[in-house]
Amino acid sequence: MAGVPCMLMRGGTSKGAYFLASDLPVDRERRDDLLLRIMGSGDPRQIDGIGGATPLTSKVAVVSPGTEPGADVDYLFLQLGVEERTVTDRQNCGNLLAGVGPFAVERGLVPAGKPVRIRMVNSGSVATARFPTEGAAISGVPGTAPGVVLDFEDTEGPRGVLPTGNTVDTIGGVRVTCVDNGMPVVVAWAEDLGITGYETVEELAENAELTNRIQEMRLGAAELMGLDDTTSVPKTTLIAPPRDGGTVCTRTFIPLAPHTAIGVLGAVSVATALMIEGTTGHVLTGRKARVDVEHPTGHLQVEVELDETGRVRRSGVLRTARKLFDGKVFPR
Ligand code: NQM
Repeated sequence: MAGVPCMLMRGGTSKGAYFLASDLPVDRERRDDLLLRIMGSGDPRQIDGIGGATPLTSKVAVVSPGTEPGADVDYLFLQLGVEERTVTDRQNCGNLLAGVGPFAVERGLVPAGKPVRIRMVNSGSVATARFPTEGAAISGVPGTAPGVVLDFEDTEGPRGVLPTGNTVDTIGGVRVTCVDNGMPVVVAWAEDLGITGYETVEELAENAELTNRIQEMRLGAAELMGLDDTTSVPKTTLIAPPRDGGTVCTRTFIPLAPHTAIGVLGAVSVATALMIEGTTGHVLTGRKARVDVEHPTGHLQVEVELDETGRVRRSGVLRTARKLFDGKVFPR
């Protein structure tokens, strides 16, 4: 059986398989089936594939030449299930995004040394990637690696940054803010769900009652937010006062597994919620903020800027990315 050209990359705190769209079947069903076999999904260990047995390492980036003015390349993100044989394009991934520019250079889609404008096909928004910047260290990844600065435009969700139309909704007796600045997220105070918000990932994963409450809450939120496919969104972020010099402390669920850090656009969305008056967790004043988001393995700093009307002007983040392996992958 012929292998499929594939580059394995770490992008931020995630890891994924990067493909040129032209190396994958055009038919969506055949493409998804191939990717599931490549990852080894449908098995909690993904032992017969290259997935790492967690949602953060069961990710795919499909890259192709830009099809719209103003974009050098198109990037479609696919989240594959681990135990379940699912593939969804209903979310973005700002972590894998960090690898898209370097991958596009390696595959000859764009010249080296210039910023790359990347259209995120999942949402239609555009990010500009500048790289390599100096070697940088990011929380959740050992050592340093070439930096990638990502600038986002037009990340507001299809129903705006507050998709339910409210700054606060009450779901199952808990006050939440549903926000979407690149990632649909339900934000609530950890305390309101009976935890401190400083628990370890292991403690959170073992808390079956919490998992049930989060599931109930996010399904309720999905309805209010108009999300029909809840395979991977909305995410939930439980917040608590900072305790390490940051702006806010977070524990995020993707959608039920506790995240070892926090997603990029997830963090941008949470930071945006903190800036909007009246939301649960509104702690920031002003229209431009550098938000230091504490998470289980460190900090993620994001910048968010709103215009006078409260609409999102831009947001940005620093990540690192690294090629791990380039070759052919052989699906089962
Ligand atoms: O929010 C995990 C990750 C992500 C997504 C998730 C991400 C983002 O850490 O932009 O990066 O939320 O499923 O890769």
